[in-house]
Amino acid sequence: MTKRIPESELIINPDGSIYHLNLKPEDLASTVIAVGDPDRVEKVSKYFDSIELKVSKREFVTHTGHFKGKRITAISTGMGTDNIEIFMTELDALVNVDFKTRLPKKQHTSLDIIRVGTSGSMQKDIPAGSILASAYGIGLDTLMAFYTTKYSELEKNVARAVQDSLNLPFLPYCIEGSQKLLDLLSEGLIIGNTATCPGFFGPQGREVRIKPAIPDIIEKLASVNLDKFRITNFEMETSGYYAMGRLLGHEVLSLNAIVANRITQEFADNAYEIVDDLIKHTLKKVAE
Ligand code: R1P
Ligand code: URA
Repeated sequence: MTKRIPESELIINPDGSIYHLNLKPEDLASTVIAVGDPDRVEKVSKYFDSIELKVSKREFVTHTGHFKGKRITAISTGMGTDNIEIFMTELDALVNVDFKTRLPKKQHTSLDIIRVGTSGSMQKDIPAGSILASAYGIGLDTLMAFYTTKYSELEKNVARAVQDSLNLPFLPYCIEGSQKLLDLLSEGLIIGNTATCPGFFGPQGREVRIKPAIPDIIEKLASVNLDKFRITNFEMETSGYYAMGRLLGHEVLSLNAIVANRITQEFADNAYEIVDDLIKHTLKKVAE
């Protein structure tokens, strides 16, 4: 028998909205465009033909509307896989838990969730200005020490190779994104494998005033080469999306506007334009 989910475990606000996202089940479209920066939500929804709802709480800003007849929710998550764990769990609860009975619904609903984010390249041949779809996410964070899932042989091998290469005291994780969304959205894009870091500076090998513990992390990650699997870029959420997507049964794809190249040390002076191109590409493809 399925268990009722207690009030302390799944918090529903007095108005019937979910605790952090502040959304009610009817507020969410089945296609979700997720961005890190709350100001980027408006940069997506300005292309909608109509907006039916605007809600915000903390870093979670949501606009739901229609683009070329397709209902879409644009929502911000803030930075980091800890936010993504909350975001994905609450998004899932909105469609897969009955808020009245507090029981999981018998019929599972799968969402299409597309991350539209920025990222830094660790490969010389992927310059700033590129747009990259992540086939796999490699989590250098510890989120998956708290959940269990099944990994493919390739995913296990990549995780072990990254642990050995960086001499990490914990096992990273590697998870594949949605093949269905990769097929739908990756036309004209570079396909890569994305390292997700628990920070922007030291964990991505940046030195401002403090030397990182792994100063050559870029070279080490960029040279992990397993049967043609190469790691291409750095950001802070993809692995969390892919892990929670697998655990909860949703299609998830991370798309990256490459704004920096860490080898050539360039930062795109037109970062906003690259992100705008990515937003337009994503909307066009999901509405096709
Ligand atoms: C760091 O500047 C932030 O940018 C990237 C990283 O993943 C991190 O969240 O993504 P967003 O531009 O989507 O926030
Ligand atoms: N976001 C990141 O996390 N790293 C970069 O280098 C650029 C964007």
